[in-house]
Amino acid sequence: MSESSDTLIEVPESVRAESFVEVKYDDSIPNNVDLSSDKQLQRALESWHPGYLDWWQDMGPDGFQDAEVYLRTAVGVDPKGWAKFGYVKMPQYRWGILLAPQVEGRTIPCGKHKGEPAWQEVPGEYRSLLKRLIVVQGDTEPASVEQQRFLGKTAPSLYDMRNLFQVNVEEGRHLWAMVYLLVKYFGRDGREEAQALLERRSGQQDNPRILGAFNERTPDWLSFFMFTCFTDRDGKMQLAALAESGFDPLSRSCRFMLTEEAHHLFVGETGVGRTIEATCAAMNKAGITDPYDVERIRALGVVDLPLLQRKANFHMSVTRDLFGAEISSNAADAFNSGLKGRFNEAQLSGDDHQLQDATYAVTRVVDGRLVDEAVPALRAINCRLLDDYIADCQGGIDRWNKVIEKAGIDFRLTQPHKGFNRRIGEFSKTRISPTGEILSEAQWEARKGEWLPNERDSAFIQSLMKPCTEPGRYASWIAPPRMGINGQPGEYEYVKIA
Ligand code: BYC
Repeated sequence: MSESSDTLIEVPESVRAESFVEVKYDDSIPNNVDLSSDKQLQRALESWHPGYLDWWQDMGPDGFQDAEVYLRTAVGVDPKGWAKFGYVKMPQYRWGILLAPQVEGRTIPCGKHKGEPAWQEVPGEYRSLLKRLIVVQGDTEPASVEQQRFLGKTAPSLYDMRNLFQVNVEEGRHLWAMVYLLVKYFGRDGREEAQALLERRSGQQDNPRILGAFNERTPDWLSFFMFTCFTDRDGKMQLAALAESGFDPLSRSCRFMLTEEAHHLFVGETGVGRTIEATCAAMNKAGITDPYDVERIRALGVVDLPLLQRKANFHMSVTRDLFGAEISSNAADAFNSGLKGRFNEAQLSGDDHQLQDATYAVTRVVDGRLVDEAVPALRAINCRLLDDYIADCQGGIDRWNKVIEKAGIDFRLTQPHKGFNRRIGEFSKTRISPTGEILSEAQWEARKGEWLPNERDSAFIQSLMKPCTEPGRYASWIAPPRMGINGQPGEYEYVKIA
């Protein structure tokens, strides 16, 4: 699979960039927003820049700031030819501000202002809700870089190391995208929020990142691949919903971010897929047919499939919490005001995009049972996005199962029940098994090690995390990719370690 396999990630038609807009690289901050014509904004961003670089040095990839990395950099916003590739030291990456082109005559696609011209300035009555959405989106970007900062040291190949760093620099750019909006449109408190984005820290007790999953650790490469597959997919869904925003600058920012996001999902999905491939090949070579013959499989230096299922269970459930409570008045307000749509909003047919009288089926816990209840659709916006997300995840899981099936091994990876291991929303006070049974606390405690990574799993994964930095070589637990990045050969030196 080449990097062009990014296209296996569907980006909704309505949010794709349409035409090429040249990025100005002569400015100190690359941009396609004619930054030099707004001196005050330019100065504000230039004064934020050194703090960003300090943050990158402190919290970005540990130990690789001087390495030459074969990275792509955005040079335009045409989906067909938007990036160029070349060796870059990460602190010298040209982080910039890129908006997808303005769509002439665009209107607000949903809520009570549906059909009115999209806002080019912040609508005063929704200022604080809009700012909150931008801050939450912005906060996740540096958080993920912080979570992944030690992984370079245990990369299973130079190819994977390069992909990690590519994801990291682009998350940095996504932070820039949100900071641009805060600084340009929200005056002094926007600048303060931009500063606070550099100050919160993933996992830090007294100043943590805003959302739960972004304070979890990403301690190993399997976690990284699961994170980029499942948590970046939340990014895709949320960005797609924000790309439908009636606030046009947010919509245009998110539309371009989605172009970059596709590669992150590709890294995750193929990373897990290659792990499965290595496991199946090693099992077949050793004549092991039982996927639960764990000790023998682990002795081959590969990851057993039941452990991959537990890892996936953890990442899926923690990521589902990122959609917020299934029934949420915040989400109703965001939709009703036209600030955030549903997935693919402008393309959805079959309702009025206002949802005043519509209902949506939400699974709830009622008297100790799981019941589907018709809830006012406006209040169930988060639930609907979560359901769309779960459906979107299934494509990747099906592709993994094809690898297992092709190898002739009797095992299937599945998605756990929506209520499994949740801390936010309808199921947060109920213990639910992956197959959807309601459990007592004692039953949960007795069995959770079967469903979520346990201490032995973590110790085993850590034992596999040995760096493999010879060009063209891969750690035992992961198969090489089918094709290199940008058509480069497998043995290409993707990172020149200083
Ligand atoms: N952890 O009504 P509720 C990405 C808070 S990922 C902690 O349930 P609402 C990426 C919530 O903030 C995508 N707190 O939910 C991926 C609220 O607090 P306030 C990121 C949580 O507001 C990989 C209160 O609980 N983008 O891009 O409808 C790498 C009640 O909230 C959590 C976005 O999320 C949680 N899990 O929805 C890099 C889009 N959940 O405000 C990047 C923007 C809820 O009352 N954000 N709370 O103090 C949003 O649309 C919404 O803020 C949320 C929450 C969907 C997150």
